[in-house]
Amino acid sequence: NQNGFNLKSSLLKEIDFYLVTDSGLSKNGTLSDVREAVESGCKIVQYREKDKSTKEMVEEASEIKRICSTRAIFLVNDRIDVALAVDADGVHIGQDDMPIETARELLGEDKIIGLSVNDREEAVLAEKLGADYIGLGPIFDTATKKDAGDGIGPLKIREVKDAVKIPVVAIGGINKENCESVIQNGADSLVAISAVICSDDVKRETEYFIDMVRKNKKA
Ligand code: TZP
Ligand code: MG
Repeated sequence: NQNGFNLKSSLLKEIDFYLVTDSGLSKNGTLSDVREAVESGCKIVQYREKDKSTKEMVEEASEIKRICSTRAIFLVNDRIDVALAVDADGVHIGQDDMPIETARELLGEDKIIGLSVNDREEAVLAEKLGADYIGLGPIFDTATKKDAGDGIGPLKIREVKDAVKIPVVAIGGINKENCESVIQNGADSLVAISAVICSDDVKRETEYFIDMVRKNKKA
């Protein structure tokens, strides 16, 4: 429905820094990472968990939903069932996950669906199939996702940004040193996983990225 769409697009426009969890990399634990990021102003959290049982995931997802509450959008990576079980705000899926049309049927029009894309062609198709935003990457080489492939480079962001209307979220190998180039080349927001959750101060790192994105969007 039209209202659902408008609500989603206005929420997604507010995003500067996007937190994705990773329990394998986290220094202080996923729940602590979510709490600190949301308290620092992060407006969107994706629960990305590859190693836990479904039961553990449902329990953890429901905790994360409670922490996000009205402060941050809460999405679940890959697992439509877990998202439905806890009534998350939506999902983030990849090219090899459930087809987006099927995910949309299961979740309904009001939920947010983000899709990972690697290039302009996938981005255009994602928008056509009803994705609410795209995750574009890996922008730089990264060790966090083993099968991510080589970094496409920040210049590709502009090419994709010019081809779609939905928000473009940059991901992969983004850190304090290279993050400005990502926003300057047109990304609406960015994900940094290891740069944030491997640090000893998730709050400080989150604030750094939020400030950096805001400054560079104005510029
Ligand atoms: N998808 C593409 S790259 C990536 C994912 C989940 C990992 C990003 O992690 P990092 O630590 O920010 O490079
Ligand atoms: Mg996936």
